[in-house]
Amino acid sequence: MDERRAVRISKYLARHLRHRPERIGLTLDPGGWADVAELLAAAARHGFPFTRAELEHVVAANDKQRYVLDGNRIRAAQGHSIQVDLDLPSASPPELLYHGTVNRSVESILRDGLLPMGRHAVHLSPDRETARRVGARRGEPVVLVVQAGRMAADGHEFRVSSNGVWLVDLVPPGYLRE
Ligand code: HQG
Repeated sequence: MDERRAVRISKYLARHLRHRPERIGLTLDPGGWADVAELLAAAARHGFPFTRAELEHVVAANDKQRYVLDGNRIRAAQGHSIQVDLDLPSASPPELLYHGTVNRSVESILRDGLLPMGRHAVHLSPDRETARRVGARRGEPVVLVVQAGRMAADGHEFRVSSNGVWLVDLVPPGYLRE
């Protein structure tokens, strides 16, 4: 498949599986799952037809493994702005995790902590390079170090998505350094 088409389908999936399913009349279950046949029909109805084979290709080839296809259902692995319960077990994080952001956000992050902003959780990366790429979406990246081990020991619950993104409700400023 043409790479540009794959990216377009991936962005269409992100939009409707993470943010605005109602835009195409799609209903997600509480775990964020959509029925594949319903998704294909809804997309076609709204002028963006793609096939099950194309969907399978996009899910399998996706650079960040953003989507999970499980038989006749599909969901985004993380990144939702709508309320979902991904039902991920809590997990023990490594001592350090990383968050990629940009300079203009650093002052308020160090003052208020990391907040989920538009999403259902704060997203943390397992390594600096991944965090750098996350930050670089918005400008010159800045990588903040999160003392995840200490947070967990203090009772903060961490989860890890199927594509290796660490999720936590928030990171208080005391666990952050530049
Ligand atoms: C910032 C992408 C000011 C935070 C990525 C970030 C990731 C604050 C922005 C995933 C703040 C939120 C998530 C505070 C946080 N004051 N700014 N107190 N607390 N922020 O997009 O982590 O390609 O919701 O630094 O690769 O950038 O979509 O989160 O800049 O994995 O699959 O507020 O999304 O993956 O932005 O990215 P986002 P994120 P996908």
